Amino acid sequence: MQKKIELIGVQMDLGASKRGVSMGPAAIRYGGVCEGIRALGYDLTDKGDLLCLTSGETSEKLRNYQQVVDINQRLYLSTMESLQNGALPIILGGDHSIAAGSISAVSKHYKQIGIIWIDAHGDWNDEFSTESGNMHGMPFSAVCGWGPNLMVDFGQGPVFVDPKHCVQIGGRDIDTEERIRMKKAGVTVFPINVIDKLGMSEVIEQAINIACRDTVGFHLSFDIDAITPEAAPGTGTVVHSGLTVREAFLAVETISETGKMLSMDMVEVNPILDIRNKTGILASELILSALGKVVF
Ligand code: 4U7
Ligand code: MN
Ligand code: MN
Ligand code: MN
Repeated sequence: MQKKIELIGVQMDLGASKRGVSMGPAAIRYGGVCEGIRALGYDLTDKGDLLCLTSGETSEKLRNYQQVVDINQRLYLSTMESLQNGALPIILGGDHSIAAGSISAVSKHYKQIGIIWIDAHGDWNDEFSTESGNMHGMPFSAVCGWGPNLMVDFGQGPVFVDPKHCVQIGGRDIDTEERIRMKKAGVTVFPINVIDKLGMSEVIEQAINIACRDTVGFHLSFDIDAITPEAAPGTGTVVHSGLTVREAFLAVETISETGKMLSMDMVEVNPILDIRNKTGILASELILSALGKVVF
């Protein structure tokens, strides 16, 4: 039987300070992701997009929290439904705050999962450590049970991911407090300078081992700002000197070979800031490679 994939778009940008990543799902679809997934032989259902509330409560340390929580709760339900259908969910963002809802569902469903988080940032802030109040800087911490709890507790009884099964790859802009929290929790970090030294081939192998040891498999959360801005200009929080395009492809190609990827988010694609959908196309191609598209 064909392996099932369900695509969920999330038109959300209120977790970030710049507007426009809400149009990310359209940009990635225009990049050819649906046609590509079907060409790989999967049985694909595109579930369309979730839309966020037009207004809601906010606070200085948790900006737009009501809209962030609401969309995460609905994304949790949609992701859970896909998993119960026996499908592999692919979530198109949207800002990275939506990883709170997707991962909460995957972790609740499988109980023991790892996380591979590819990003220029740690996304390990909570409402006390944050310097910006932007909730796209908090989801990785939240799904590990380090707060903010409102992002992941929808009354379902959250299953948190153990940080010892979690890996951050490509970090190069991690806040001081955030770094202390990641170290305390025991997340393994392969920052950009370690990738320079060891090479992506070695780094992704070690990452996969950590995320697979004593787990059912892992969730891949891919923030397109992990890639260097010359290659991925269409994103809101660019950080210079990032992953090369080939390093990023090597990572997802190796992930695909494991057969252990349970679910995936592709987030932070901002078409307003992009050049002729270059970043949307790249995001689409990275998803396809994570699903087994081979070079030769
Ligand atoms: B993204 C930041 F202060 N750490 O908390 C923050 F540098 O999902 C950035 O990875 C967060 O793009 C970036 O606002 C979140 C900042
Ligand atoms: Mn991120
Ligand atoms: Mn980022
Ligand atoms: Mn970003």
